[in-house]
Amino acid sequence: MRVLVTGAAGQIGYALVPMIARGVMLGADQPVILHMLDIPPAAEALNGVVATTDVVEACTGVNVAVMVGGFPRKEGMERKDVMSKNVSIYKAQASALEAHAAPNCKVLVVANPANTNALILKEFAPSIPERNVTCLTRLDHNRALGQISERLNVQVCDVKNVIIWGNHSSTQYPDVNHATVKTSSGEKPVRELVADDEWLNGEFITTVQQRGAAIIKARKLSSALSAASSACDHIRDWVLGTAEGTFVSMGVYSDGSYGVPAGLIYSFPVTCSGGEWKIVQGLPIDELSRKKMDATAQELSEEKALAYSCLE
Ligand code: NAX
Repeated sequence: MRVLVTGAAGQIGYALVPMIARGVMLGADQPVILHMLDIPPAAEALNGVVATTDVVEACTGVNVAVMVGGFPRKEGMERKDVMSKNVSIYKAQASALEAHAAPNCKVLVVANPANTNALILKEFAPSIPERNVTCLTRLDHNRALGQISERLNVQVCDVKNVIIWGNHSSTQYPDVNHATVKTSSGEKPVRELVADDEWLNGEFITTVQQRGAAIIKARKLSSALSAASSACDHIRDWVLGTAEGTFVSMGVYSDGSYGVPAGLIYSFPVTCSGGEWKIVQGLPIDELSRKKMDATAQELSEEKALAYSCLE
């Protein structure tokens, strides 16, 4: 399989590329050919990882595209300026993927604003099926699992089915209403074991929402290893499938499920099998969840409008 990583000379790229080469993303027995793209100012750093600054060369024949490259928000920049830079990057790279990627190429957008970059990519690559364009919210999902495991002093692999709804931003809604923990007497709901709704409805949510900012504060750099590892989790589960009874969070093109407006890239609970994701249906949604799911959808609608205004 050919795997494209854009932004390959950056922090996440540096951590991600060796993981893919080691089989963490697609399995130990899957041979991979890595395509690494960055921009000319990064060419010198790129020499350290071997790659290209030619978009067409990078996109040709790829089966998986992990889009980490983008324009970061710099001090003093307005949201609209950052959006406009990323819209033009994602519009151009959408066309390159559409023209040169392998049929059925799976796309994961990591670069922020991840959901909206993915939406622009989808809009400008109409021949790539919409189900093939996704964005990363698995890092937030993994952070939510981590918070619960720490609180209950259990292994993180024993916690499952948390959900990240919506935008990969501070309006995301980390939801534990359907999450469970494996115990010696079977699977138990997280709400029952934690038995502290105030924490679950308050600090737990804000900690997950703000974790990215907390890391920047501590490291003076944003998350890199955890983001790379989550990108591998996302693609691995998508390609190789999720375990029976387990769902994960992925930013996917909304079909209107759970009253989320169609036409947004919104993070939903999904299961994967045979290389396809499916939104988990029929989960009961309480009033608090509804409000939070709508608020993050509202933010995404606003981002979409802003992105489109940059195209005019
Ligand atoms: P870096 O600035 O270290 O790396 C970005 C790389 O992208 C740079 O080497 C840059 O030259 C390259 N680049 C810029 N424009 C490009 C283009 N048009 N084509 C190809 N490459 C291009 O950032 P890093 O820390 O690696 O983060 C990358 C992106 O991930 C950022 O947008 C960041 O906000 C986003 N994140 C998203 C996360 C998520 O969960 N969805 C979490 C981690 C991270 O914050």
